[in-house]
Amino acid sequence: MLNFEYMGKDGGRVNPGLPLTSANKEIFLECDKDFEDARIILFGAPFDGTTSYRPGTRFGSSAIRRESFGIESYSPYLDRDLMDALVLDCGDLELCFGDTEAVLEDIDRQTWAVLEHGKLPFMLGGEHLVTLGAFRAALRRYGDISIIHFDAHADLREDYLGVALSHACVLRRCWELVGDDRIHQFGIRSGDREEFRWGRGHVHTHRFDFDGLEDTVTALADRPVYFTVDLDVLDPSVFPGTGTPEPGGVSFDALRQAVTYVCSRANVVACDVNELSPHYDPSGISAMAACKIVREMLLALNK
Ligand SMILES: [Mn+2]
Repeated sequence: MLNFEYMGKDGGRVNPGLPLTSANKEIFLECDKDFEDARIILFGAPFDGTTSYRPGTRFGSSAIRRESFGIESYSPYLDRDLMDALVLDCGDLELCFGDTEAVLEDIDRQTWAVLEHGKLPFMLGGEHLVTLGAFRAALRRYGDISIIHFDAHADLREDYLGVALSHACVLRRCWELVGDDRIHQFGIRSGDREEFRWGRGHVHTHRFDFDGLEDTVTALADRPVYFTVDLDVLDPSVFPGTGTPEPGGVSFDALRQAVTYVCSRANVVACDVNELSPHYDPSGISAMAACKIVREMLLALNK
């Protein structure tokens, strides 16, 4: 577990007093502000222990950090620059593979600590199950919280091959904590028949694209929102670097506009970006797409 309270004294990069943090650790581009000043705390949850098909998302957060130096810190879309954004990247959590519940507890504790300091936790996965750990903390902090969920997959299974704690079930686990009408899904184009049937009575599933997003954000008004972005909502032609690619997804620019809208207009109190599995895309374009989405989200959130 990273102890970020002591980080940022030297621009966030050097932290010789902590056993789990190396002095030369990479950070997301320009996200090296002092802890005291930072409004957004970025951290990685490099876990892929329940991945149902192709593993590798444990390498997602480090790839996003490393490749972030290949994009500009300035966004021409928003006319804002990460150099001015109050963000500190605390690095990756050290998570124990083999004990999923212990991993979720570690993520929960980290997220809770960030929230307790009045800051916004921004988690980089990892597989999608990591959302459950962060959401548990956000729910304790904000009882009346809703979820906006971008994904190719509904993730509403009761269990996957008998296992409840699977990335294929993560939104169902979240639903068990908040109940009906609190989960708003967009871009969904995959799931079994039972997931879609069950979902109709319990969550709001917007299939294939972002139609209805403005109405959802408007209806949520100032209520707290947990925003989770599974990058496989993108079409695999622009984002092949993922464990369960699903053809027929949204374009990069559609996702960019949608995340910007949510981060600008909704009361996002915690968020995550997950499911980059960089080794399935030797071209590196998937990692770059992830970096650019993270940059746009950080800049839109830093209002
Ligand atoms: Mn997915």
